[in-house]
Amino acid sequence: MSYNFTDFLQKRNEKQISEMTNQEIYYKLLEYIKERADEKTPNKSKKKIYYISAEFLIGKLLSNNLINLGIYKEIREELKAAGKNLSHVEEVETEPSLGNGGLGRLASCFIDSMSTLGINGEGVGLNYHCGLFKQVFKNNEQKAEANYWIEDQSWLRDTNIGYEVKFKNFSLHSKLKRIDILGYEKDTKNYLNLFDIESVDYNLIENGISFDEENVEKNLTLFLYPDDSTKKGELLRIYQQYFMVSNAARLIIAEATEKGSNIHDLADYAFVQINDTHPSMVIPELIRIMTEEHGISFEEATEIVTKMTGYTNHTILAEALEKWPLDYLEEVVPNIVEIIKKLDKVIKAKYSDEKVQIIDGQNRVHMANMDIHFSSSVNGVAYLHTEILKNSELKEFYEIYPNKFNNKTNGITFRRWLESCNEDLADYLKELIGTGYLTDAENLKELLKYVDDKNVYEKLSQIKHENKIKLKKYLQHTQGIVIDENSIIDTQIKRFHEYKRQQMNALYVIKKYLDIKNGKLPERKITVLFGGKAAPAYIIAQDIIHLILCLSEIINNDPEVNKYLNVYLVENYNVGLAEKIIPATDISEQISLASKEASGTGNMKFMLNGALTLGTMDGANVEISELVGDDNIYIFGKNSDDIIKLYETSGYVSKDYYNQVGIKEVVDFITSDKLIKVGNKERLERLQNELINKDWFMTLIDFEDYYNTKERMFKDYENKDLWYKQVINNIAKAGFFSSDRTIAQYEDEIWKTK
Ligand code: GPW
Repeated sequence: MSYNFTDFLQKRNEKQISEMTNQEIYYKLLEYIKERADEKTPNKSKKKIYYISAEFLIGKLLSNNLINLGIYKEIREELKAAGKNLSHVEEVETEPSLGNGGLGRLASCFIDSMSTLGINGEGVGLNYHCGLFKQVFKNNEQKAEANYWIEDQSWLRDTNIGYEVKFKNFSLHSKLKRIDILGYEKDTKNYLNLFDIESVDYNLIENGISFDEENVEKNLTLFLYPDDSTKKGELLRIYQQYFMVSNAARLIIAEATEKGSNIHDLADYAFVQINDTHPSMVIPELIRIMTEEHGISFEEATEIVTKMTGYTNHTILAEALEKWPLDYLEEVVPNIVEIIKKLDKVIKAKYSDEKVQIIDGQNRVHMANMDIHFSSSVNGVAYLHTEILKNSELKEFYEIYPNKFNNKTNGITFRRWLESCNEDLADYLKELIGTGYLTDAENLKELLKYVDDKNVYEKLSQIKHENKIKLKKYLQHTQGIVIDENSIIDTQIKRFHEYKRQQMNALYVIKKYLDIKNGKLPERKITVLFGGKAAPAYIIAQDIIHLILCLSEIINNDPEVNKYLNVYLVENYNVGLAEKIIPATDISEQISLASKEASGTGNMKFMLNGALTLGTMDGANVEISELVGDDNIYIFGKNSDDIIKLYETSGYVSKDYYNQVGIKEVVDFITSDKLIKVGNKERLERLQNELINKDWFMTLIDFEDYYNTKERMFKDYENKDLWYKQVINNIAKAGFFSSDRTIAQYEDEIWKTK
């Protein structure tokens, strides 16, 4: 029987809602939702999916759970009747930061979709106590602070499940914590399984935590991917990865055994999706347990494990492909090394090509190579990305295993990225086309019947304007940033990385600033928003952040310029900020160097929320442009074939571009007196030098085309009919990018649980 929040409070003799603080309301809602979740039964099927991932960037869970329970509006009304505001209650929740960016957010969308589709599939990862660092800006630079997120009461549930994990020099007891993953209006649920160590030990101090850096037994789950630029950092990462997969393997075997598996048939009970190479050691770990503890031969164990695993690749960047030195693994998990060496032997006996070996000539273990040989599926995350894997990056493997390779274009959950973050748009869509799109996102296509309807243009532009005002209030209140709701909002939010080319956007800002100074004024004020963190060990990315912060200081304070141009880098960009920024954005910056962004998922969130894409033919932009057509997207720059050729022939010389008119003065501005005055000379000089003499990700090659295309976009924005016609086309075609579609494909083509 269904009971509302007020009933729940009454039954427990709690205070009335009107007498509670927002904080109290939040904690009571948390309990209420957990009780409602208890009514749901876990999904069941003989075979279960284990989506192992080092990252789950889940975001806040309150509003999403309310939506999935189908009670969001009801609760809001209950609170409103008591004089309370649900959105203020939502602010109380701290955001867990168990991920870096796209990869972790994808994993979170996927577990939402598995639950929504009623698939028996769960996430398995680690319960980092501090997760990713909190970004603060000081002196126009990024500083990293510890970000402790776990509170006494949280979405985590304790279990009495735990295992012993053996490392070379010690053993650790794990304990499993779980978070309910409720499907959209489903009677069933799944869990996100987060393993932790029992012995974790640290003290919270002002602005951070103190802990014993030398003692892995006490700090293994403290942070997400700490600095891995040092050997100590890399070793900790190996500890984390092995701890994660050893627990996962135990869980898999325990659950299968309970359902009647005799381990020889484990592949009928479990399928493991390996989310990039961070969980790759699950392969040798499963083989190890099967051979050492279940008397299964190495050959049979290898065959079983190969059948029950699939590997997803998320990048072609060579530096991101994990290669662990054998002696590091030896130092942490010697038992696994034995298995890896055996697997390597199998491959060396069969193939002479150096490129497909697991252990290379320098005794490094190529995790991806092990995955490809010893799993049954290898997938990329967007059409173009998979083609590049097959035809160049993993060509040698594709020749051996053509049938293993497949594409699964990424997707996003529309519950969070439309229903929850853009309620006004969602409500309006329901008015226009009904609720069908909620369960079948392709129904968004019905919007196309309004493609010439000026009333719809008007309403969509009103909603956008309202969202800009909401964002303005939020940023003003939380960061002291005051954006202009009448400006065009041009946004680039994502991790800082040279291949994503925030530096090209920064060069655009410089050029615009110089234009304005020279009397060439834009028709409408432009607000350029950036958001994102840079890895603490990634110097150039930090320099780019520094440049943008310096530019904001100069531009936003220059009365001659700030009427026409504002630039902000929001602090500590995270899922919650994305949910507020995306619905308010007009221009979605997806400007990676072609071939380098495996997919991108922000691009999908923006199009769904009525922004137009300014992008290169990279990642999922290619599919967006195919779906919406050339007239509804702003594509610029060199294509991936050209770029790949340039790399092969070392044909790019940045200085040639630098010396072109229109580029030199822009790049030179980086070290102008104006900037040096507000900035750090060393950082600015290093960045400028990088652009002129190296520019590994070819910023300058696309700059001119980027500038011109963006100018065209601003011009088109002034033609409201044209702009909103494009917006409708984008929203209508966004259905393909629902993660429900992606997960249905994983299920049909790889997992086959049903
Ligand atoms: F390097 N991605 C990410 F491939 O967010 F492992 N973190 C990562 O460590 C990696 C990839 C890895 C991203 C891709 O850059 C992005 O293009 C993609 O959309 C996303 O993963 C989800 O597939």
